[in-house]
Amino acid sequence: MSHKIEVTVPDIGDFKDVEVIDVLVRPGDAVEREQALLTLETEKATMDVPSPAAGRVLELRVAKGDHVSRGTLVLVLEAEAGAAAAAPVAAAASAAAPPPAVAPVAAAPPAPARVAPRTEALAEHRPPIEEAGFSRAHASPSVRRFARELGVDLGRVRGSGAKGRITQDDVKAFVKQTLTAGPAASGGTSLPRVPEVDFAAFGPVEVKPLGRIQRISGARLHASWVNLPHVTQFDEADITDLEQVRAQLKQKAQDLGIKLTPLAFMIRAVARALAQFPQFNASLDAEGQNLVWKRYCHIGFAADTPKGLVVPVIRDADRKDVYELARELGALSAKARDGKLPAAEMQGGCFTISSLGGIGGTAFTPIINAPEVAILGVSRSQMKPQWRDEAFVPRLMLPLSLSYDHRVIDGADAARFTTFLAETLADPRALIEAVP
Ligand code: CAO
Repeated sequence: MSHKIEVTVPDIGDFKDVEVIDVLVRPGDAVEREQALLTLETEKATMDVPSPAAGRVLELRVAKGDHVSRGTLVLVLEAEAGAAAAAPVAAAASAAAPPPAVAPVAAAPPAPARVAPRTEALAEHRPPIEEAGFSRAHASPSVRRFARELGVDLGRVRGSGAKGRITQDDVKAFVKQTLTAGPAASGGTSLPRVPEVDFAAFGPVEVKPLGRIQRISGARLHASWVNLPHVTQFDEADITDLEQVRAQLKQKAQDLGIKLTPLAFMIRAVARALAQFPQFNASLDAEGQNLVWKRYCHIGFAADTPKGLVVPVIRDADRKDVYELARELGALSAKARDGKLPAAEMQGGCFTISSLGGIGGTAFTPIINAPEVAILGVSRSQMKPQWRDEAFVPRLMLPLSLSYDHRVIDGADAARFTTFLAETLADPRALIEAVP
């Protein structure tokens, strides 16, 4: 005889109010024991809630986006007759047969130091794992672990299971195909590997999984670093007059509830430079054969948050004055710091500014936020002697570091861009006037 089981969230450690990022089954679906039913995501790990028995899904009690804790009822299952049920409804509270614990995915141990020789051959010509795609892939924790061990990017594997779920056999087939096809299958990418070190052999260590934002931005930064030929052009802008003007306007802005920081002026100046040099407001298409020229000007800025680096985007920056830009900067940075920035407010950027000026430093080489083609790094301004009219005079100089994709931008254009930017910042009149 079949019987009903109320499936609840098992022990998930200290986590509470964890987000359901995926519901993998629908009412009526047949499921196997241990098959993943939902995927939960904490700051530290993604984990699947497995089915305690084989059977059929009767009712779903949660949806994607809901928050759950240990014991939350997630689904009602009609267990198969004779199935090794973990906890029938009547005995749900019984401690005799607790449902299986969830298996953390992101917190899984790192790949073993040694792998089989055939796998070594795969490693030679496999592209790096794209973490965002990997965590989105439909696969159980054990399949994820298996893929990690082999260095297989689950985002590239086609699933043959229900609703495209990836099985262990799919991973094996992918490995086989890659080994047979050789480097061409992975786009010819062949990166030497960083040596693996047993850190614990040299002293005490603590292992903590990367945060979600770090995992996502790390993969994107890596992709940009290995795919785009970066060159960085350095320059300095004389912002002595600009800082005087800003000091005069600061109070007026404060009365409006706005913090008028140097970054607002830089965004205005960059918007003008992008209008003058539209190739900096372009992107290569996926095949790298065409340049897409954008007729809009959305500018992103890197914001440092407790959970990692995010890039909020100011829309139509070319149509906003410095007050409006400063207001949006403040609002978006506050949302970013509170972890409340919706994905839509991080999308559509044409060019990024990374300002470390409030912190320090003289120059750096920012990584382009691909598929954008350039990024401006800004360091801390300093009083420096400048040769003017036969004498040295003290001027406030702002260091600029422009990294650009050399497939799209020539060095001469980059030098013209930073020269224009420095001239624009040196003469603040145009930056404070109202936008036509
Ligand atoms: N030189 C000297 N001082 C500067 C400066 C510069 N280039 N830029 C800003 N400052 C000053 C500001 O004037 C402000 O001082 P006051 O309060 O006395 O006016 C102070 O530094 C702090 O500024 P802020 O950080 O509040 O404001 P901001 O607009 O400059 O920056 C934001 C906002 C979100 C960009 C910043 O908070 C931040 O997160 N920066 C880090 C970005 C980052 O991590 N980049 C690296 C990414 S990896 O490539």
